[in-house]
Amino acid sequence: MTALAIIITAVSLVGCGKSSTNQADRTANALASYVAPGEKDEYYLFYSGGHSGQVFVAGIPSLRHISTIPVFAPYPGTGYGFDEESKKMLGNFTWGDVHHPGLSQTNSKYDGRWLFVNDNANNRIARIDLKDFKTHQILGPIRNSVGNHGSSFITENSEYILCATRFSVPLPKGRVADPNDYEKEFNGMVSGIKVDPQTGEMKVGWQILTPPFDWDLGSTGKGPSSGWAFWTSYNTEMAHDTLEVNATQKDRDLCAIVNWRAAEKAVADGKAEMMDGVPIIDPAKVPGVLYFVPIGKSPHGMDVDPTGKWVVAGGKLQPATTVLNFEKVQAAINNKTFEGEFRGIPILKYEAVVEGEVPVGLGPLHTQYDGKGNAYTSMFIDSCIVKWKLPPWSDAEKKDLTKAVLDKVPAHFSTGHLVVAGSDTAHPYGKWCVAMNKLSAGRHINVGPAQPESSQLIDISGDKMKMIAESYTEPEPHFAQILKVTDVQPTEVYPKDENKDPNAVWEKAQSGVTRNGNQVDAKLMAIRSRYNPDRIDAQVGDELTVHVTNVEQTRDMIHGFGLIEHNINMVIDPGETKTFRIKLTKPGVFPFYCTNFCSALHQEMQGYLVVWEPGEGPSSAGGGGSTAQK
Ligand code: RUQ
Ligand code: CUA
Repeated sequence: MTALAIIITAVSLVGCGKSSTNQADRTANALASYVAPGEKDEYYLFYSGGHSGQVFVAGIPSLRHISTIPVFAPYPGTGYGFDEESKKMLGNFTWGDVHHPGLSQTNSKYDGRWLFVNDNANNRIARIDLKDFKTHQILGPIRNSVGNHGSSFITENSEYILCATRFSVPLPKGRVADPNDYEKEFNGMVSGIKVDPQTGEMKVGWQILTPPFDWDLGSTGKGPSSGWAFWTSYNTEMAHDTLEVNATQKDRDLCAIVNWRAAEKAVADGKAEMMDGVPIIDPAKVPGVLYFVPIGKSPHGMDVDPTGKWVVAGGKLQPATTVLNFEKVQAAINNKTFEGEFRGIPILKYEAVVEGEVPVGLGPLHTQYDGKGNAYTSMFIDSCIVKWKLPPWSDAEKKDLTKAVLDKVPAHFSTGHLVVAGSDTAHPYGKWCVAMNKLSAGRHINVGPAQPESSQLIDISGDKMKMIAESYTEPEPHFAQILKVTDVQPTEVYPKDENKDPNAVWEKAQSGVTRNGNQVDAKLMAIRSRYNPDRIDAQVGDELTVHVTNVEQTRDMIHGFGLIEHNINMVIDPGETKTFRIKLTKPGVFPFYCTNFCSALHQEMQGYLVVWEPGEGPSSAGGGGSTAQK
C-alpha cells in the first residue's frame, strides 16, 4: 500500500465517538469553557493562518476568535498592505504560508515581547510586536533558503530564530540545474536569523549548507541541550519526483542535530565562505556543527521537552514516537559512536542515542509537554491525542512501553498540530491543550463543499484528558502559541509624543495641501468626524502623497480613509499617521470617506479629491484659478 492508501484506509476505519450525551458532563464542559459576557479569557491563543498569510488571535478557554493580525497578505480590515509602510513590508507578494508561530523568550520563558512567524511559500519571517499586535518587520525572501517551513524556532533567550529549508534547489538562488541531477546539484540550508535583543530587528546571521533532504519540523534545546537544535527530515532518499513513493523507501530518515553555538563560533573564527552575501558553513569542513541521527519513519515533529533532556520525533508512517536521550547524544558525539557518515557528516548510532520507541498509535505528528513529565502527541491517522509518560521509565515500562501510554482522547478529525500552553519553554503552564484538526467533516452547519478547520479544547489538568469544546477557524492553523494574558501589556493608543512621523499633524494650522513641481503633498488630520482639510486639488500627472494623522487619544477611536476607485484603504489607529502615494492618471472628482464607524456622524466623514486636467483648476492645483483650500 502507498502511504496515502494507508492513510485513507486508516482514516475511514477509525471511528470517533460523539461528545458525551450525559447531561452532567455537558454542563461541566460548557461551564469550563464559558466566558460570560463582560468576562475575559485567561490566555491568548495565537494561531498560524497557513496560506491565508495571517495570524488569528483567539481566547482560551472560550476559543472565540478575537482578532486577526495580517502578516504576509493584505488585509483590508486593518488597511494592511495599502499604506506605504505595510506595502513596502509585503514587497510584491500578496500571500504567504504561515506555519509555526514562536513567542520570544527570556531564560526559556515567554517574555511577551514578540511573536515570530515563518512563511513557507516566499521564504520570509515576520515579527509581530505584542505592544500593538501588529507586524513590524518582514525579513526575506531569505537568501539561499527555499521553503522556509522548518521555522520559527526560537532559542532560549531569543538570540536566534532557527530555520531549515523544506525544499532544495541549486544554490545560490537563480542558478539552474536539471532536477535529474538533484543529488549533485541541489542543496538545503539551515539559517540562523539573528534577533536584536532590544528592538527585535532580525537579520540573517549565518547559514549551514546541508544535503538535499527535505527538512521538516524542529525545535531548539534548553538546559542540557542548550545551544543545540533539532530537525526531522523526509526524503533522505533524495528523490526528485513522485516523492509519495520515492521518498518513503527507507525505514529511517536522517534527522539533523545542530550545534548552533558552534556554528556561530565558526563564523566568528572565519571558517565560513560567502554565498550571495551570507557566511555559509560547510559542515563537512567544520566538524562539530552538524550530526545526523536516523529516525523512523518519515518523521514530522521533533520536540524538545521542558527539561531539555528528551527530544521526541513523530514518525508519520510508524506507529510510535522515538525518544532521543540528549545525554546519550552528547556521549555518542564525544565517544564517536557513529554508525557511518553521509557526505562527511557523522551519523550517530541509533541504538546508542534512542531511549525508546513509544507505541502511541498511527500517524504521530507533533508532541507537546505539560512540564509534569507527560507528553501529548497528535495522531493524524488515529485522529486522537495521546498522553504518555516521558522517561525515566520503570523496568516494567521499559520492557513494554505500551505501559507508558496513559490516555487517549478522540479528536475530530485528523489532527495536525496540537499546542500545550508554554510547551516549548522550560515552564509550561499546562492546563490546556488545543488540537488543530485538518478536517471538520461537517460537524457544523453546512457551508458548502469547502469547510473550515476544527480546533478542540482539551483539559489536561487531570490524569485523564477531557474534551471540552470545539470551534472552527479559517484555513489553516498549523501550530499555535498560548500566552497568559497577564504576561503582555498591549498599548491602548499610540501616545501623541511617541509619534515620530515627520508628516504628522495635530492641529488645523499644520494641515493642508502643498505643491512642489508635480509633487502634491496633503497632510490631513482625522478627528470625530471630519478630515481637515476635506478637499485635495491636484492634476492628472501629479504624484499625490497623502498623510493622515488620527489625532484621537481614545482607545478604539479609529478612522479610515477609503478613496473611491483608487484601491486605497487606510485604517488609522488613535495617535497614528499613515501615508499613501499614487500617480494620478484620470481626471474626475473622487470622494474619500471614513471606513470605520466612529461616531453618530461617521457617515458625514468624507471629502473630495479633485483631479483636474493639466493646467486647469485652482492655483493650488497648478491651474490658473484662485486657491481652493479654505
Ligand atoms: S506542519 S500540521 Cu508546518 Cu505539522 Cu502543518
Ligand atoms: Cu471617522 Cu468614521
